[in-house]
Formats: sequence, C-alpha cells, structure tokens
Amino acid sequence: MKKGIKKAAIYLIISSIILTVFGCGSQKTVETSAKNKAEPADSIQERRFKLGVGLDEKHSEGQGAQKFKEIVEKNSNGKFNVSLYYNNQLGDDKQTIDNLIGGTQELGVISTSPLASTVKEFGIFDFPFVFNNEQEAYTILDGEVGKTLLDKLPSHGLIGLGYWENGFRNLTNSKHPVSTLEDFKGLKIRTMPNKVHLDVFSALGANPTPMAFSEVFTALDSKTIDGQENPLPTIEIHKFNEVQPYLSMTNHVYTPFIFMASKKFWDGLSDEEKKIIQEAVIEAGKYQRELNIEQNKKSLENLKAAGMQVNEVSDEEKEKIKAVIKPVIEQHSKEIGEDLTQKMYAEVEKARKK
Ligand code: TK8
Repeated sequence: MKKGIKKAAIYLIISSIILTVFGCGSQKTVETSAKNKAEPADSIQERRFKLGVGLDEKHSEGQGAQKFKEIVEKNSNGKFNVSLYYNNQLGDDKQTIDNLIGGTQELGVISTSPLASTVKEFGIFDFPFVFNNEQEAYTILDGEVGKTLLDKLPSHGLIGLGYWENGFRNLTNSKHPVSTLEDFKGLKIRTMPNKVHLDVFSALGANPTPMAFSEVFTALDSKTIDGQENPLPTIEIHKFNEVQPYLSMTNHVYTPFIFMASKKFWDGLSDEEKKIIQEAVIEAGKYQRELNIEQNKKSLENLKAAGMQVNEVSDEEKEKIKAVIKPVIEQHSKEIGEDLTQKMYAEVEKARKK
C-alpha cells in the first residue's frame, strides 16, 4: 500500500516535469491553433502598457486614445491597463518609431510622414492633392494599398494596426496671406521630417526646414521660421493662431495617422490579446475620424473668431501649384515604385466613379 502511494507520487512529479518542460514548448501551437478553438480564459494576462500620442488630450487624436483605453480595458475584463501620454511626452514622431522598435514603448500614434524614412513607400501619402475628401482617403487607407504598407512594417520591428486621421493640411504664416503661387516665395516654412514635403516646398520657392512638431510653437513665436502647415484642429488646439496671423486654405495634402505597436511587445501577446487590441484600434479609429471631421469644421470657425485672417486659394492657382510640383512627384514616384503609386491613383479613380 505504502509502496503504491510512493509510486503514484513519483509518477505525479515526473509527469509535472514533463508538462513544464514540454508544455511550454507547445504553447505556440496552442496559440496559433486558437483561432479554431475557444481560447482558455487565462489567455488574457494582466498587462500594463503605454500609448503615446503627439497631440493634446483635447484633439481627436487624444480623444481617440482615451476611447481606445476604455475599449481595451473593458474587453480585457480589466486585465489590461493602458497609460496614456499626450503631447509627445514619450518623444516626437521619430522618437516614437525608435521607442517602438526598441520595445521601450508598447503603442504609439504618429503621422505616417516621418515613417517614410523607415519604410519609403509611406511617402505616397505625402503626395499633394491626391484626395478630394476624407472618404476617398479612407478607401485607400482601409483598402489594398493601405494594407500593403502595413505589411511592410514587421520586418522593421513595427506592427501597423490601422490608420486614424490627422487630416488635410493648411498653411499658416506671419508674413502675408498666401493665395498665389508667388506668395510661397522665400517663406521659411517648417515641414515634417519628410523628403516629399521638403521637395514640394522647395519647388514652390519656399525655404523649408524639417522640425519635430514639439518645437514648432517656439520656432514660430521667436520668428526663427515664418510659417508651418497642419490641419485646422492642430492649429487651434496648439494655439498656433496666437503667433500666426495668416491662414491659407491650401488643403494641399492629407496626412493619415498610423497606430502602431512594438513588435517586441506584440510577439509576446496571445491571439486573444492581439484581437482585443486590434479591434479596439479600429473601433476607436472610427470614433476618432468622425470627431476629427467635426473638429475640423469647428476649428475654422473658432480660428476666424479668434482673429486669424483666412483666405481661400482659387482652383486656378491650385492648378499652377500642381504643375510646378509635378516633376517632384514624378521623381518620388519612381523612387518609391511606380506600381504602388499607379495603384493608389487607380483606386482613387475607382472610388470617385462609385
Ligand atoms: C504630432 C504630429 C503632427 C504632424 C506634424 O505627433 O508633425 O506636423 O502633423 O500632428 O504627427
């Protein structure tokens, strides 16, 4: 009898060793096959992670981040805890890319433009006057072209989870209203760190300087630069109107935001955890885009009321601008890959015919 108990105990110990050693190794198989089976409840771990955004809490980007936190915390039954950082507190867009690659930051939202120095194909979203409205942009971002670009990120240590909206950019400056091609001449304009933007503004005769977003207000205030360009909610919420009397409705380019995860972080998640985060990015993104469109309308009114001098740019002038920058865009299309740029234009055409 005694002997039997001993035997059973030894058997238990050995089998638990086998389970520990080999059980871990087979975890991967469990995870990858989890799509077909129901996941065990414990596949959601207690986790804390950081989400950094560049703009203010009041901006749709900050509001979208809050919405993301709510959704993720709810759908993980309180197991996930997201710490939010606004106003580039974890670093500007370029720093965010490095933080995510290095794994010191788990999640971040940035403009796609600075990402083009890591994955050049993102530069197609910096081509001016491609989209006539937000809906056209969504068709491309949420369609094949957008997906093709997201798929290029993992080999760089990044995971692209979806596109939010920064929006159509407009020019502000402290010198004079910009309503013609001539008016760009000699203006010292801050651009995002992005080759297409730099070349476009050079072609227009301006004097562009790349600069991180967090330095822009001070540079405008001290008159180190004359102007900058950003969507209206940014101009209002970040108070650029206090140091920039002129706003020109150039609407020259649409900038997407991209929501990314650190691949180092992502690879440690179970399928169920990934699903919770991925779905929250899309759901919060819908909310963010809608709110951004509303903020964009309100900001124009608010900026006018705050005393900014606003002018339109006629279609005729826009045609002149397009003609001047055409060779720049052709050159960048070649460098990026004609196939991709042609595909984008074709998809836009298709969306217009619908
Ligand atoms: C904020 C930036 C900003 C962008 C810029 O992180 O740099 O001008 O438009 O919104 O992504």
